Amino acid sequence: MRILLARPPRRDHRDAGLPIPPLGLAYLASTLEAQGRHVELIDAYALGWSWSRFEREVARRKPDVLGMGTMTPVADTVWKAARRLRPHVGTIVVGGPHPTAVAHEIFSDCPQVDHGVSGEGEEVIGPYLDWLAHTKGAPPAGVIARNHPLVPHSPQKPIASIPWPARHLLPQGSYRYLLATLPGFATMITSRGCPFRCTFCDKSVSGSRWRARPAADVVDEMQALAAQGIGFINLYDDNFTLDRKRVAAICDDLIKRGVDVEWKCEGRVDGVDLPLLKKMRAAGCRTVAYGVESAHPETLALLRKDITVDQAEGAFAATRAAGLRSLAYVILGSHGESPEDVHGTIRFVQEIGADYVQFSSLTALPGTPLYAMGGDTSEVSVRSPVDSESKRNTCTSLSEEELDRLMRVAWRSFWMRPRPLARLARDAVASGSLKEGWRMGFQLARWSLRPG
Ligand code: B12
Ligand code: SF4
Repeated sequence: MRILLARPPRRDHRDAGLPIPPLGLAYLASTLEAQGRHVELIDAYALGWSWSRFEREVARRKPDVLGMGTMTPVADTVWKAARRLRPHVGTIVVGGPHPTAVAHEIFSDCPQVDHGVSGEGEEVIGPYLDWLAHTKGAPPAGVIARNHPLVPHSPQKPIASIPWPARHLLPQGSYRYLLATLPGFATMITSRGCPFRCTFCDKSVSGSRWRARPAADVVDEMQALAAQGIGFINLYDDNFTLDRKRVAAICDDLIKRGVDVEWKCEGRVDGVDLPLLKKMRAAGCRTVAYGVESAHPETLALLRKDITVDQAEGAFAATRAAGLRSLAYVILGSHGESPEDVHGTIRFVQEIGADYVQFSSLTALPGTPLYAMGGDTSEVSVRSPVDSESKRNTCTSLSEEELDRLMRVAWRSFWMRPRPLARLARDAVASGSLKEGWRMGFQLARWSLRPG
């Protein structure tokens, strides 16, 4: 059976998204290889292929099974791929956050899709392919099939037993990250799941049970990546700092082994302290990203973020004191916020000394508690400049024009300052991401400097 896993090309030339490795597909590929199956992986997005080149390459391979993964806001590109590739492939199966969140809706979204996989795919893909070979009876747990109810599958094995991602199938040299401090970029996941309950977050793939890999296994993978010439690793765990003892053990081991690699991780403002941050700095960490979300306690409560404004201030001060850079994720214009409130949050991220900021609006994506509460009824739809210019429904009490204006004010008032710009330019040079930085910077500047 010829299996091809693929990420489609960019939607169009306006898509300035960064080429980040599709780790989910690489994990599936390593699992399939470990089962002795032959699998190919095409990342047309990172390779910068056109849609016709993508179609030609897939047609040439004529896979029996084509697998693609997708998030909700970019699902249209996967549906487009399914329509174009239908004549050249046997079965089309899709997985990832969107199919997990909407299950059988994928068939009305895109009739060309044959099956979906819900949740983490490693333990489902093998039984699915075996079922496909015989197509007898009900599909295995975790498989979304027409005319069959979905039987959910929860992972049984410890995540440390999953083979490392099959990065040898990825165009490793094509990946870039703007905040990387060294050339050679890779991503890793050292834990899955998150016990918190933020209303805007889709945890449907990995759920609320936090499962972590042992420190030594994490450091083995980081060391192996460093030996392959990777200079910077982005740890994309939802909540890397949840178990501080494990973080400390990872750092101690990195220092003991002298692993020469720099890294960034995602943490919560209530999950760090100065001694831990100093240890992280000594172990090669350069940046910690935190969900600050808002400077307003009412909004934090609405988002069920379970943090305080003081904790955000404290975490950013400690991060700076440890010699680390900070990235703040911020949500502007949530329900009940006035333009003055939004301005307050914009000022707050500058006051706490965030080095980088990413502003978003509140979106009720399928799979989030907000969506389950009926939160996507808003008529307001704003553009997210970092998400390929696509428009999306937003939960807000502000008008579309007002929110759009405030978002543009936020981006330009933070980024159009000499220090952040200079830092970003230095990172882009250091990480070899000048082309990507220019492309994204141009899109952002064009959008945020628009009059009005
Ligand atoms: C890294 C990351 C990114 C990277 C890109 C990653 C990539 N190239 O795949 C960047 C930073 C670019 C990114 C961007 C966005 N992201 Co993002 N991202 C993540 C993050 C933090 C980790 C993803 C990851 O590597 N997970 C680890 C792997 C192992 O899991 P996985 O990818 O889900 O894959 C598993 C299963 O889903 C399944 N599977 C996946 N694909 C397939 C395919 C087949 C055939 C099968 C059978 C199974 C299968 O099996 C895999 C192995 O278990 C997740 C949060 C999370 N914890 O997953 C959010 C997350 C996926 N992102 C999210 C969102 C919303 C976005 C944005 C839309 C945000 C925005 N700007 O508004 C953009 C989209 C940009 C774009 N143009 O694509 C949401 C998606 C929610 C949804 N319902 O769609 C998530 C879940 C965050 C959240 N908690 O809400 N993201
Ligand atoms: S936003 Fe972060 S802390 Fe909140 S539920 Fe999602 S992963 Fe957990």
